[in-house]
This record gives sequence, C-alpha cells and structure tokens, in this order.
Amino acid sequence: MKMILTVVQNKDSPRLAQNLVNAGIRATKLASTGGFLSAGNTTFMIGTEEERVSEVLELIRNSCRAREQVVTPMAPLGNHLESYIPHPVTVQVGGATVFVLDVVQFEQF
Ligand code: 2BA
Repeated sequence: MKMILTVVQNKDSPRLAQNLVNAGIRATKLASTGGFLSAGNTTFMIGTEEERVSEVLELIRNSCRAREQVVTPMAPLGNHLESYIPHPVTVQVGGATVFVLDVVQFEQF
C-alpha cells in the first residue's frame, strides 16, 4: 500500500475531491499553509493500493493547474524599514506537489 500526500491550491481542492470520490478513491483533506507564501492551501492524504498510484497521479494532474501569484517579500531582518523598498515578485504555484510514501502497515479498527 502507498500513501500519496499532495499539496494543492484551495481553488483546485473541490474538483480534486470530487474526482477522487467519482473514482472510488478514499482521501482525507487537511487545511494547510504554505511555508513560503503563508497562504492557505489543501493537503490530501490518499491511501491506496500500489496498482492505483498512477491512476491517482493522473487524476491529480488533471484536477490541478499552475497559477501565478505576486508576493511582496518581507524586509530582511536587520534592515532599516525606512530604507527598504519592497519589490513584488511573481512565483508560479502548483499545479500540485506530490509525495508517494510506502505504508508499512495499515489497520482499521
Ligand atoms: P508555499 O511554500 O507557500 O510556496 C508557494 C510557491 O512559492 C511555490 O510553489 C514556489 O513556486 C515558490 N517558492 C516556495 N519556496 C520558495 C523559495 N524558497 N524561494 C523561491 N520561491 C519559492 P510550489 O512549489 O508549487 O509549492 C506549492 C506549495 O506546496 C507550497 O506553498 C508548500 O505548501 C507545498 N510544498 C512545495 N514543496 C514542498 C516540499 N518540498 N515539502 C513540503 N511542502 C511543499
């Protein structure tokens, strides 16, 4: 068995959740926050048989898309705020960040 952890944008989360249900794939959604943007995103925990991993990855790929986001970085520590001129930068977020992990044991009581 495998555990697929995927971080997706909140905008893609309802579509991915629906597509997983339609395919009969069980998942748990967690509200999460990106470390870099400090913006809300969604993490899905998907426990599935090894044979279905590629199907799940395809489903994630088809449910999520990349978007650009403009971020204004914080003033570097130690800098005087008066002399700090913030320059907005554009980052590309997503489609999805995916981790596939081996599950050593799976039980449901
Ligand atoms: P955030 O950490 O908020 O990152 C949002 C986007 O900012 C990233 O998109 C990337 O384009 C950019 N970014 C992140 N760290 C950066 C840095 N140190 N320097 C420059 N740009 C940076 P994605 O790569 O698509 O990541 C989307 C979200 O997926 C991340 O939100 C984070 O929540 C998660 N994620 C990405 N890589 C991860 C990892 N290795 N481990 C855990 N979570 C990860």
